[in-house]
Amino acid sequence: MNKQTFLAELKSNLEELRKEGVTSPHVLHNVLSETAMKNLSGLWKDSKKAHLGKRRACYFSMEFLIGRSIFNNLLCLGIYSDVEKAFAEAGFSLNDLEAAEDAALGNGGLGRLAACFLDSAATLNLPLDGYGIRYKYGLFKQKIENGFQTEEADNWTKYGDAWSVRHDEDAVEINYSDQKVLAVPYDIPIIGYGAKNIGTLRLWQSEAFEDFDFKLFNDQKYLEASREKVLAEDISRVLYPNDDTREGKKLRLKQQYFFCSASLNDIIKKHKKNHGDIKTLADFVTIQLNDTHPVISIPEIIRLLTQNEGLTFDEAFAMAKKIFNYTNHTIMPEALEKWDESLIKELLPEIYDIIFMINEEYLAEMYRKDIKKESIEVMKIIKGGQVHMANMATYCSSYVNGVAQIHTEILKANTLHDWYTVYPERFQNKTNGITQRRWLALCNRELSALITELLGNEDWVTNLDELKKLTGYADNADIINRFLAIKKTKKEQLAKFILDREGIKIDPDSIFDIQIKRLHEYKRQLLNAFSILWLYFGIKDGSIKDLAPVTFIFGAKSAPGYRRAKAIIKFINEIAAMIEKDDEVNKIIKVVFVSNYNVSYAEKLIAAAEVSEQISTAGTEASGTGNMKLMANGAVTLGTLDGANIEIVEEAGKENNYIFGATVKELEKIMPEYCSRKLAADNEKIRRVIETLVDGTFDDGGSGDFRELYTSLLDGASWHEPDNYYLLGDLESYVEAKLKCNSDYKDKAAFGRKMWLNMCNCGKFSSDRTIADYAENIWKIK
Ligand code: 26W
Repeated sequence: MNKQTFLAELKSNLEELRKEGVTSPHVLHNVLSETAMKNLSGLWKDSKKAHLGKRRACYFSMEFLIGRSIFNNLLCLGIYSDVEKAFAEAGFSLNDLEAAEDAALGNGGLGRLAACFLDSAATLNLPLDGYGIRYKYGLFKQKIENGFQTEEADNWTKYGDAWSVRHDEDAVEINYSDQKVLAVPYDIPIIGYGAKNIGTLRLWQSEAFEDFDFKLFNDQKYLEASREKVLAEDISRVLYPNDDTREGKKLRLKQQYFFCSASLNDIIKKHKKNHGDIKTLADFVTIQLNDTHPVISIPEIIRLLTQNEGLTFDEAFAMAKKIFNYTNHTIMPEALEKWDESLIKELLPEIYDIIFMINEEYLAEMYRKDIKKESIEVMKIIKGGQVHMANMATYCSSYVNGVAQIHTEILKANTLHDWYTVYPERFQNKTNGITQRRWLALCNRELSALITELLGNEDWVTNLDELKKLTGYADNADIINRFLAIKKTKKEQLAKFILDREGIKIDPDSIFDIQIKRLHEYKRQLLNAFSILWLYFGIKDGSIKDLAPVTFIFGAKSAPGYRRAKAIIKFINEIAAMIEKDDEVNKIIKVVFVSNYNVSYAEKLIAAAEVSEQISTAGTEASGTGNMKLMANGAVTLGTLDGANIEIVEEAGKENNYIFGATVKELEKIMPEYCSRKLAADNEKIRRVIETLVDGTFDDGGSGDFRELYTSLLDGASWHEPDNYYLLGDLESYVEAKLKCNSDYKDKAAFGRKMWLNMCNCGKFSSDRTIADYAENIWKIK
């Protein structure tokens, strides 16, 4: 892209708008984006051609949590400051473009990881392209009303979608037993840093073949006339807002098949055009399955290769096994996808037949290998009237990976143990990462400037290990003071934002202790809430003195139908209100639950954080990626030895973080005997905090939800043991770690040193490292 041409064009466009008196940030956003799109189209075309000309990888994902594109794209194009200046000169402010909507086409970690991966591959100049769904509505917008979460539709393209290009020429017909729709692709450019390569995210939108039935309309059957259109568009209408619970819904299966079939048709068509022979497909294409959601691709590619390309089943099946790889993102049993046989048979009869054949192949192979009967049963693809997607994925993939060391070990030892015994060579670990472009360079430009100044160049933006070279400054008072001053600036910016957005005033001189992630029992926001109550009662009864003022900030969305998660949001807000009213405590502790936590909010929270709460029960969080973003911005981790936390403290030192709680190994011993009731009976402080759920301290609006939480901790429920996430067991050691952290904070230099060393040692957690590893050891792309 020619910077001069672009800037000249932009300036003249802005001048035009100025003359017309335009002030709408959406108009400004669209004009800037369109000007950029026009100027990068040449490079994009070249990159697309280059990707198709060689072996390439395709990332299949139901979710891409992109967030806001504009600022990141300006950064990667190397025109951020120039555009900022051009805006100012024309009398506009670039910051106003924060009004642009986030593309929230994902729920949480899995979707955001997909977005970080595309960014890294583009920057590393690797041929990787994403395939997914262009949901009309992304993840719901959250409001907090009277302390409760409410949801609203997220119409993210309301003001247009300047970063997408529709490609009608590549539309694909998708067939279900009861319906036929058109999949129309919209391409989003993924701009590599320095703009030498542009990857493509291709998102499919579902449309009717014919918009409108004129015959019915003429017969005055108006609603009927639009029926087909509505039903077709339903398929890509909305992202399922469930994170970690599966929903056996027909529409979700339709969505999965929709984008898998469209993407595979597209890939085969492009392959034939560029390389002629279908038999070389596996030499040129490798596909990464992001969890089990796109696993229906496996029978679908076999169907396409046998029905349309004349391959035998054996040939097609062998090809599929070469092409696909599977990443597992969770060991929560309720998240492992299974589909009712009857549903697949009804909706996709041909696909069902192929799955049946795969299952037969599997059985024959296991008998040949003399695998024992119980194992064969465990790994079966079809059993108990259901199709087990993780089993199909593992059986039909070249490689299977977990997303952090401990997670991969758990897969091998438990979740996929039988598979590991049969195919040990298939298993790899790929510890997650995050892109430092968005999560440091962009969200913390002040800290970035300091880093670049000290290193003398900005190589770290594409090689995060460079930060290690700054370790020596840990004992340099001047540098640590500048670092802390930047943190203070980011805290002030966040405080202002929270005041504007939530109407809540927070003190930038207090500790910013932040827990941001989806709301889930295993992530234990409730444990954090209990610890705050523990501090509160400690201050009241005089047993806790001299606490450094601290602001606890939560950001989280709950699945709309997840009763306990919603109750926890209300509980946190009740605690916030109680403390706010208490003049003895409200100078020391403040609790804020921010509304509508999303990627753009995360960028602000992460840059301002000092304490990163990563407190999942050991063995439950596959990796976590927020933990990495917070580390890169200098927050210390207050966490358990779970997921990537383990690798974080390996890199940054246990002494620079606050680790507490039972380990996976310890829990294996503890849990079978664990009695939360006895613990509560024996420990007065634990009892004191959990009793607030039922003793009338707080109001759950008469729903009984707080009592239900209480019961889940002490009595369990039909589907789980009491306190199955060990909140009460870890509570005391958690509070101890929190208090230690609080008291350490008072020594500004010593605490600043810990924070600095976390930042210096975050290099491993760049998604550039992760992607280089996938490219070399799984995809074999260059
Ligand atoms: C079928 C419903 C459903 C939807 C989403 C089931 C499971 C999911 C995801 C697998 C949940 C998820 O986002 N997992 C997260 O993936 C991140 C990226 O690897 C990890 O860092 C998180 O630890 C993991 O919870």
